[in-house]
Amino acid sequence: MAKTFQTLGEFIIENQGDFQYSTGELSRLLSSIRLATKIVNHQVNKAGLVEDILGDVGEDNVQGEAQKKLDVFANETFIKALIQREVVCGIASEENEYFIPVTNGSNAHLSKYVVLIDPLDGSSNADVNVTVGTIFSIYRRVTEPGTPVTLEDFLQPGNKQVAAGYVVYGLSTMLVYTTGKGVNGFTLDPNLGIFYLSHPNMQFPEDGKIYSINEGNYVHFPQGVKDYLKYCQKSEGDRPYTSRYIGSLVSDFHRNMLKGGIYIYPSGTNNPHGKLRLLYECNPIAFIAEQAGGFASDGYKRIMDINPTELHQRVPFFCGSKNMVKDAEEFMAKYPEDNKNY
Ligand code: P6P
Repeated sequence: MAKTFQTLGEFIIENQGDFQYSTGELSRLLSSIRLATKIVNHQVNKAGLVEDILGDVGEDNVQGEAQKKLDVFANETFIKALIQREVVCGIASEENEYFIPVTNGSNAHLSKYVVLIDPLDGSSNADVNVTVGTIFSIYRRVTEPGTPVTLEDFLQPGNKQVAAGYVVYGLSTMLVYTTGKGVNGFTLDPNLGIFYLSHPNMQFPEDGKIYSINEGNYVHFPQGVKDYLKYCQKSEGDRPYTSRYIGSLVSDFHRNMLKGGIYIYPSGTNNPHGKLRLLYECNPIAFIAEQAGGFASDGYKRIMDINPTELHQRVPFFCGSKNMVKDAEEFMAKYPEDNKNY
């Protein structure tokens, strides 16, 4: 993709008019995420050289997963950037058991936005120099401005998202986001510390040949997933599908959006509701997928129509090229007993 000379900052300002009653608050919010992204990127990119930033903290996070030092650094960085800019009234993070009400400063408690974030997705890859990412989701609060946020402000269905995005810290660092008017990708020029528009109006190919799933869990998969995998692997007609799985949702999703493909993390006997979290992984990625012409479901129901019940709720996740997700859903439909009926 050709690099344009439009910066992310210019793009945010130019498009803030897309919002009714825009006060520039969302622009300031996106700019605070941009700043935090640069800080995390700097640390991720030199992780192998910096004493004591890789490896485990020695504790588990709320998910029961070994917390990485980079997880803690990324989490603190994004939370500080959001709080200092006084642009949000509440934050929920994969790394924090409870949401964080933001009440300091003169405006924070009046801000109308809440942010949900996975600060460093795929962080177990960081120690082996494999791409990791950040995922964020932005909603308008539903409770009265000026009052402390409540859990209700966070437990909103994905179809209420105002904006969503991800950062992929790869060979180059990209920030990809949507505000409901399409999907645009920005690549960081590390020498200048500036994100440039490199992937305008990203489109998810309707079809693809890549499937991304951890086949090591095959014996635990629902029958519909097993049947779909066998369909992908049959050699009739076109070349069989290709399996590509990095173990980092952002990386697998980003590649599939560029080339066409499907990412699946299903429920299973070892993960009754799947592994991925609805609020700060599946919903933001689903919003981006649909804005680019793709689709996301839990195998039966559109992800963004699921009404959340818990902050760290997990759901099965089928996301990618529209026709591939529909094919997978046809196999799942043969086994209604596997429908979790949220
Ligand atoms: P598994 C990372 O922990 C993550 O949430 C996603 O980024 C990734 O796709 C998935 O889990 C990997 O899980 O069980 O295949 O190692």
